[in-house]
Order: sequence, then C-alpha cells, then structure tokens
Amino acid sequence: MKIKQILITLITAVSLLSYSQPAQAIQGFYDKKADAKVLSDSEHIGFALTSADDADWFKWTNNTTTTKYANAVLNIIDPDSVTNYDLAFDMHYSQHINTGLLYTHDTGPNGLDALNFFQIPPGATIYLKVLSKQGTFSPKSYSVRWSVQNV
Ligand SMILES: [Ca+2]
Ligand SMILES: [Ca+2]
Repeated sequence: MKIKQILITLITAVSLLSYSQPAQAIQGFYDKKADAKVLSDSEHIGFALTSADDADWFKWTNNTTTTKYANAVLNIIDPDSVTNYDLAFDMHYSQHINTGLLYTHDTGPNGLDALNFFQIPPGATIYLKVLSKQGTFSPKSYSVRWSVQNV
C-alpha cells in the first residue's frame, strides 16, 4: 500500500513536470513585446505562426521631428475558410503612456486586417502584434505590408 502511494506521488510529480514543459517550449521568434522585431520605414514581412499560442511583435519608433502616418496590412498566404489571424497594436506615446492593445477591424479568414494612416507623433513607438484568433488556428505563413509616410 505504501509503495502504491509512493508510486502515485511520483507519477503525479512527473506529470506535473511534463505539463509545465510545453508552455516554455513554445518559443519562436519575436514572441514578446520586449523582443519585437524593429521595422524600417517600409517593409514587406513574411513570417508564420507555428502554434495557437504563438504571436509575433514588431515595432517602429518615430525618430523624426514630424508626425508620420503608418499603414499595415496583414494577409494570410494560402488562406482557408477557418484560419483567422488578427492585427493588433499598442501605441506608446512615451515610456509611461500607452494605449494598451487595440485590435484592427477583423475581416475574417480570407480578409485583410489593416491599420490605415495611423498617426505616430515624434518620439512615439508603435508596436504591432500578429496573433491567431482563438479557436481558428492552423499553421500559416502570413505577410505584413508596413510603411510610414507623410501626408
Ligand atoms: Ca512568434
Ligand atoms: Ca482577422
């Protein structure tokens, strides 16, 4: 009886360990805001999400003295009728003032989610996040067309 209890304790401990592993194993590229990929003024990005918990972060800082206007278009390459990736952003006006995560309009599995002419004042940093909508994930490549301009 005692051996059985010890075995159960051991099995429980082992399964707890193996449950805690996957969360750490899901590590790809640019998964966190702090690891965001720095964008240039104009880029066509081609990446992929590899799990339902995967996300990719990007950032661009307005180092000029004039307001810039940002455009970003998210597109799933080879879309299907279910997989839906979303484009969100968080504008940091300064180190301590930011908008929090905001989502661009979701256009569905075959749509293009976009940020259009979004104002970025001098000194501000915009963070973009690409993630999959809950319950719709399958591994897909996607592209983001990014550019900043004057108006
Ligand atoms: Ca990632
Ligand atoms: Ca979407």
